[in-house]
Amino acid sequence: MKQKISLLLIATLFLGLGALGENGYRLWLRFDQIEDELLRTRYQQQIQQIRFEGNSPILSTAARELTHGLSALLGKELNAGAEDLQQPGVVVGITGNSTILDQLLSLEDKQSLMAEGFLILTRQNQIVLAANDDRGVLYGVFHLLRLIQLHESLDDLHIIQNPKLQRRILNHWDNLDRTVERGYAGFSIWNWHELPDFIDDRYLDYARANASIGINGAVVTNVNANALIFRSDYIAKAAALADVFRPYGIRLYLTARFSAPIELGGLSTADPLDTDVKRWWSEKVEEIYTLIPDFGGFLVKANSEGQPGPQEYGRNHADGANLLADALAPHDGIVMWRAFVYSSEEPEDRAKQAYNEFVPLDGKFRDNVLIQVKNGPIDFQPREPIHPLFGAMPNTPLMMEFQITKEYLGQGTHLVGLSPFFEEVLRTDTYVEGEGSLVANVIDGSLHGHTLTGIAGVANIGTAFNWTGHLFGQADWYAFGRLAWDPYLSSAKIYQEWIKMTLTHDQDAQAIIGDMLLSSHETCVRYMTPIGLHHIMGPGHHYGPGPWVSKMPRADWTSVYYHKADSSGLGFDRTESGSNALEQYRPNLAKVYRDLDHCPLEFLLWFHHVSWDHPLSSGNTLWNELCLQYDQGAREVSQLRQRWDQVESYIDKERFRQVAMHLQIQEKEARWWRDACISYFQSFSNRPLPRGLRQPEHDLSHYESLIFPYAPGIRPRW
Ligand code: BDP
Repeated sequence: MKQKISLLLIATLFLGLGALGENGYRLWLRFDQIEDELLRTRYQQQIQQIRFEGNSPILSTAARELTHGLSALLGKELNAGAEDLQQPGVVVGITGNSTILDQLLSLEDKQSLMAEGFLILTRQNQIVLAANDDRGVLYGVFHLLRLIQLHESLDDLHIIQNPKLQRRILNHWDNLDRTVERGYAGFSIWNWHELPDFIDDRYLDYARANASIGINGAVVTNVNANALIFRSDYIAKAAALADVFRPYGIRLYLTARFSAPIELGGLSTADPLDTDVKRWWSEKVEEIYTLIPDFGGFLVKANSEGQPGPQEYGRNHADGANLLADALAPHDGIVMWRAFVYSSEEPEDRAKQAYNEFVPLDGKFRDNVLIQVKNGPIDFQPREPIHPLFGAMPNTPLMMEFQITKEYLGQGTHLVGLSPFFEEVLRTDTYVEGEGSLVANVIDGSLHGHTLTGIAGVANIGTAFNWTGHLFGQADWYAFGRLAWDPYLSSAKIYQEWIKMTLTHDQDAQAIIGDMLLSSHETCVRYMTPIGLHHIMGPGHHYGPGPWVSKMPRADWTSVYYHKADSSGLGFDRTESGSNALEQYRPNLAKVYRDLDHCPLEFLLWFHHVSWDHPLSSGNTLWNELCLQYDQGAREVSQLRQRWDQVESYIDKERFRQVAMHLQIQEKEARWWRDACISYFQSFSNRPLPRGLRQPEHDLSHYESLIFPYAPGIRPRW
């Protein structure tokens, strides 16, 4: 009996330890002691003490992070209270508030700093870390820790960084019942039922992770908004979250349901020009600021996909946005009004709607309004050309909306590094003010002289142990934050950082994983929507292929509306002979896409209806190219899997195994996409597969018959 018990005990302990193994929770903030002894000793010599100047909640966070982080990495207990600067070390604080910093820094140093920026300079025997405000100090602290995590030299430091965008925000599409629209990493981390009394440690870890990459705002509720969030008890719950975020420099924002004055306030209208409506919003905003003094403002989806909005009262988006902007202005709050509009009448081309509705309103919005524009004109497709609104509203600040959660890119199970795609969008030339008018220049305000700037990413975070479900989803969160800080950074650099901090310092392994991340978006586009195809996924849940989808309540929810396959060819004609969406771009950009024979292959079927036998720039006919791309995409996933196998010895077994299992799913699903799409399009092309290509595994009817009633992330109907 005794023996039985001890065996049981050992087994339990073993299982327990297993469960405590690497589960990915620590993200890129691992801070394990540096193994390389030479390097560790060098850092220990350079940092023998820390002196922290000043006091505020954010500065206390910064001091705690720095002392904990350095002590852990260097394997040596440090505290933030060094008396003098006898020993080499780090001296940290806000300029103007510290005589020591004033002695160590020149006027020029100080003048190089802007809001939330920081500098890290070697001065005498000290590493000087300073900013003009406490957020800047916090970001500088995480940057210094990052340098050490990356094993970079601390000799002769001369780093000055200012964020290029002001509002760097995560958008959570989280519902109050904890489901997450388009969420693939479990439930919402916000436990509204238990708030404000129970504060989950995760809220703090969340804030900390965001601060470490410079994110300074979170919209915690879904854009398909619930007015209940404005009931007093829910405002108190939101305030409790804001209290946790504040010491990490993160502002809380909420989504505003336009009809809240009716649903919650009992008014008979939500007309933005109505006096009672105006009063209701002012009082509500007042109430919010009483509990959340640094409240960021509202994000609004109006007159889109059935959401209420000003158009119901014969008003326009500017009337709606300005109503809320006026209520928020006395408190320095802002409105982020979404341009993802999608009216009740079916358009001839959905890609044109936002531009048509918003361009006439340019200059009509209040100063505290940002228009939040998705990267492309349809809807976060695997690849889209840029949204034509970028640059087309010079008198209105526009912010970028990226989707970090992979609604259309393999959801929770595909390894698809998003950074290269974000980079592709940010670097696209709009030609609005001549050559070199990049999308990044539009959103950072430099092109048209705006000071209110921002970027939003739809979060991929949930209750999963490792936050993002797929371990590599962490890299997307990380990359979003880094690009929000500096939209001109390269994906290669961002991924090297993430891999080193999260997975391994081995150079060969880094090269392999970096390559996987950099190439995987292109791979995914190949096996899902090559050559400019779009919106051909399963209906509702958007999981898996569904090019055959044709019966939906609206034509522009179907796949056939977008690919227009027929016996003559494939693709949506958006040139002059078709919907002419092309004219929404500046002539120089339109020129790139206009000519069927010169349009870049990746956008060909976005802009053109092309006949099956048309020879493409690749040397293949359209039909052959389509099949070859699908086939190549599927084969590239097998290569991704093999490459991951090569790094096995450099990664802990828990995280290695998680990724390996996901890659197996991806391999299976990439084949599914390939086979289903080739079968379907073949029913129009009536041509054989190019020589040597494997036939689809099943008949088209098999693929069409697959249904997934419980696929995750579907919008709940309440
Ligand atoms: C679409 C999603 C839908 C969102 C919508 C939006 O399918 O769930 O509500 O975008 O951005 O991509 O509002």
